[in-house]
Amino acid sequence: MVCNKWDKIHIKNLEVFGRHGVLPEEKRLGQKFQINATLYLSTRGAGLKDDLIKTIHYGEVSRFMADFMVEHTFQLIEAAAEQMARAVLLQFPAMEQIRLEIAKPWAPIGLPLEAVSVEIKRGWHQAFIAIGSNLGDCHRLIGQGIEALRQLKDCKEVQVSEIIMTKPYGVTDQPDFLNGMAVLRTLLPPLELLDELQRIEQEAGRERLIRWGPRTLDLDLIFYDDAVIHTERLQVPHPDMQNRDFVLKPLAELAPYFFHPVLHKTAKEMLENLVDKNRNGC
Ligand code: A4P
Ligand code: MG
Repeated sequence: MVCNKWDKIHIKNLEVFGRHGVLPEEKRLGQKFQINATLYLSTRGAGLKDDLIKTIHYGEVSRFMADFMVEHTFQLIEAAAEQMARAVLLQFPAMEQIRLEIAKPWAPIGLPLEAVSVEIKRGWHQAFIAIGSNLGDCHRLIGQGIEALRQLKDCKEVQVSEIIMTKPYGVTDQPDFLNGMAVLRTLLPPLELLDELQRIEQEAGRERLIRWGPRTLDLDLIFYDDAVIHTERLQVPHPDMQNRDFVLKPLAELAPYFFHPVLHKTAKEMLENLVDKNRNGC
């Protein structure tokens, strides 16, 4: 999915009443809040056909946000913004991203100010997740892992490649693997997604004994959009993926033209290069 960077719908200064704040009076009496939102989507279809069905109804979004502010109570406008952005993105699937600002014009700080506000931008991301298992009932564990991916909070549109049997790579003195690839759309940032993947691995009885050793379930984050991440806990794109046919085959099945943001090659090209390399024995 290519995010459309150009088309936006702006909702400006929507006034709503809410009971958010740290002080007890703020929760008891309530106060005025102002919402500014930019909705990112493609308006091309609606523009060409002049058809409301092909866009997002800004009236419905405004009503949804106003109701959300009335139906919930938060201490912080940071929390109101975070939870509302999530709820709006889940409610209106055509929305790719939202920039959301919540302002509190009557913030009780004992000083004159026009307003205090929090602004955030949130949206859908595409993640590719390599799946592997070579310990225990691998078919069942892979099935359980895929089901857990489908149940992941704030994720949708999970697609899974064919599951293939592969020879062990790295430490070769271990059973054959079952491998596959999943692609999904997620609202979770990369480290929160990694937390979820590691939780699913734990639930499948994963024990970290030997690096590259046998495992009940392994879920590696291969790509997260075109992000390049180098931290101790997470490296994306996965640094060794281009050398692993058990990653590239299922990846090329799902997304042959997905472009590696550092190596500047498509999945299909990386797989062809690896097949050539293995054929020439280098
Ligand atoms: N970590 C860093 N980047 C990532 C990422 N992109 N995705 C960190 C997931 N985790 C990432 O991983 C060790 C640490 O890597 C994590 O704590 C995380 O913070 P791990 O899963 O605990 O350990 P591991 O899997 O033993 O090590 P590693 O290096 O991840 O091994 P791989 O790369 O998973 O390789 N042969 C076949 N045929 N099929 C296989 O599936 N798998 C491996 C394991 C070896 N040979 C194989 C297969
Ligand atoms: Mg791993």
